[in-house]
This record gives sequence, structure tokens and C-alpha cells, in this order.
Amino acid sequence: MRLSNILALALIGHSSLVIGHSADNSAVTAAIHPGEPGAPVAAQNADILSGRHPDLYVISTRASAYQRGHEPHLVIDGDASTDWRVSGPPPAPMARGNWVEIELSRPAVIESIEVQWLGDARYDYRVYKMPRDDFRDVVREGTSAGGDAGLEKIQLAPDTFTQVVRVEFATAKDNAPQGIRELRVNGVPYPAGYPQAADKFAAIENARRILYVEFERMPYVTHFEPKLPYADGGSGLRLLPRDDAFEGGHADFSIAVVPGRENWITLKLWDGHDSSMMTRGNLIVVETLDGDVRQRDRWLLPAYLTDQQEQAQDWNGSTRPRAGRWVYAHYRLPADVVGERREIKLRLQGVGNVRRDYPMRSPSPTVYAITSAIEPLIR
Ligand SMILES: [Ca+2]
Repeated sequence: MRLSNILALALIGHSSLVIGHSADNSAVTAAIHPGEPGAPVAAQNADILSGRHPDLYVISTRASAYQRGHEPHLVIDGDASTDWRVSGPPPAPMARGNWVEIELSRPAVIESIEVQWLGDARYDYRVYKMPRDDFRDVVREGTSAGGDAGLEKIQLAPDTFTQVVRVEFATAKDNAPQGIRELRVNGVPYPAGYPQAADKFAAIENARRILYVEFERMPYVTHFEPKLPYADGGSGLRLLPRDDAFEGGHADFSIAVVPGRENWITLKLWDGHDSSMMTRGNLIVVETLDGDVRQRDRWLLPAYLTDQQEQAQDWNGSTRPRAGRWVYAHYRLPADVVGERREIKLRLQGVGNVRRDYPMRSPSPTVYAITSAIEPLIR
């Protein structure tokens, strides 16, 4: 959803949205939503991620295994030249063939799917639904047409009602590469229903699940690639790395503060990594742009980060992969930086690491809100 590498969204002015002051100054002083149209933010080398998923959409792709460069999400990327790929039988204790699985946002009646197979060989396949955790019913069994015939339509059993569709196939005798180029679920519109990775660095999760083999519980590892690019709804701004500069993009704004005392700037971020932005080379620092010499050109690291919640995923077992979550980065503005001002001009600057001696390498987490308060708040 990249609109532009350079955004000049609006003039910086005295337009910070004042939410309110309370007698004890404990409420939010001001809030800015930097991804919304008309936000009082001037950004360069940044982009806006926005959108709302349709009612029915793919929340994750999973697979029994994959070869590097042939990850599970490549079955829904809209590109027939990329594929999810395996070779040989699936890892033990899985006993049948390799599989790839699509999980939808809610259960629905699925009449058919479309599969574009890898290679010219014919596949002996089974399509499963998952009416409840870890019980899968075959809703279609067959053999593919063979040849590179594009998307092949597979009609499912009548009234197939499921949140998960799995395509499994028998292993080729010579362990030749097998896989799927593209997979579509009937009724889920492309491309809106197949949200793509905005961040190519988003990790593949290895999750341990329970498999029953002849009534024995066998934990096994499966590969999970949620690739959720943005929070569901709303717009956010993220700072991008630059080819032509050491540090990344920036976003300038003015925000109300309470004079004469310590204030806190909190960024509400959507993040899908298991490591914090402090450690992975796409950090946001806050810089002060105005004031007297003591107050100007200071740069502040987050005093700490707060994880609030995880995106709900319909996933059983003890290991719940992390698809995305709200993270709050809290920056302390010391009283001597605030001075006697009621409004302060600040910059969000994308940098590579806390010492600023390494270039920014990947986009920052997406910023959905900037709040100012006299204490670090989550909202
Ligand atoms: Ca593909």
C-alpha cells in the first residue's frame, strides 16, 4: 500500500488534536494519528499503510515443510512464478504427504478451491476441512490434470463449512520437487482477501502442535507464516530505510505538552516481530527540533516498550505464533527539554540502532498514534 516515498501530508501548525486536560494532568495531553489523511505531520521517506480486511480473508498460511525461498505464503502472492515447494516425505511423525493450509478469518461455506500445481507431474491430492481443532475431514480426493494448466478448479463436497482448507498430496516416488504455485479459496476475493506481507523481513514461526499417531500424542513442528501487514483498520505511517543516506525517513510534528515538567511521548505501533525494534535495525528515535540550546537537538530512545496484546489466532496448543500486536514505545521528555513551552516540535527519526552507528536496514514498525501525556500511557 505504498502511496509515495515522500509524503507532504500537511503543514505543521497548532493543530494537534487536544483530547483534554484533567485537574491532575493525568490524562492524555494530545494525540496525533500520523497515517490519517490531513494529519499534522510532515514526513519524508515514509509511507502509509492503511486498509481494512474484507469480511472473509486469509489470516495465515501454514505448511508441513518448505524449502528456503519457497515459503508457504507464496501460494497466495498472486504470482505464478513463485511457489511453495517441498521435496520428499514430510518430517516425522507426519505419516502421509506434505500439505499447505490456509486459515480464514471465520468459518464459511466453501464450494471450491483453485490450485495451480508446480511442475507437469500429476498430483494425488486430498483436500481437508477442519471443523474443530485437530480433526480434519477429507472433502475431496482426486488426481490433478497434470501439465501446467493454470489454476485448476477443485469442487469440494456439498456444504463444506470450515475455517481451514488443507491441500495434501502424495510424495513423488523420486523425491522430485513438489508444490503449489497459487491457491485460491472460492468466495475470497483476490487480492483484498489475501493480505500480503508489507515487511519482507517478517519471520516464519515454527510452532509445536499436537498430532495423534495411532492414538499417541506426538508434538511436531509446523511452519506458520501469518504475514499480517497492518492492523485491521485505520492507517499508520512507517519510516523507510534510504539507499542514499545512513539514517532512514523522518516525520515532523508539533504536539501539546504540559510546561515545566516531565512529559511522555508514546507511539502506538503495530509490530509482527518477536524481537523488539531496539534490537533489529529499524528503530525510531524522537528528536527535539526547537527551543533554546539546552532543549534543541536532543534525541531520545524509548525508555521502555509495552506489548499490549496479540492478534487472536485460532491456534491450539501451547505455542501460539505471533501474527502481530500493538506495541507501545514510551519516550521520556525531561522537564528541561520541555521548558516553559505548551507545544513542542519533534521529529520521529528512523535509525539503524541505538548508537546510530549503523544504517537503517528495514522499515520501522507502523505508527498508528502519537500521544503526549505526563505519564506513559497505553491507549
Ligand atoms: Ca505464487
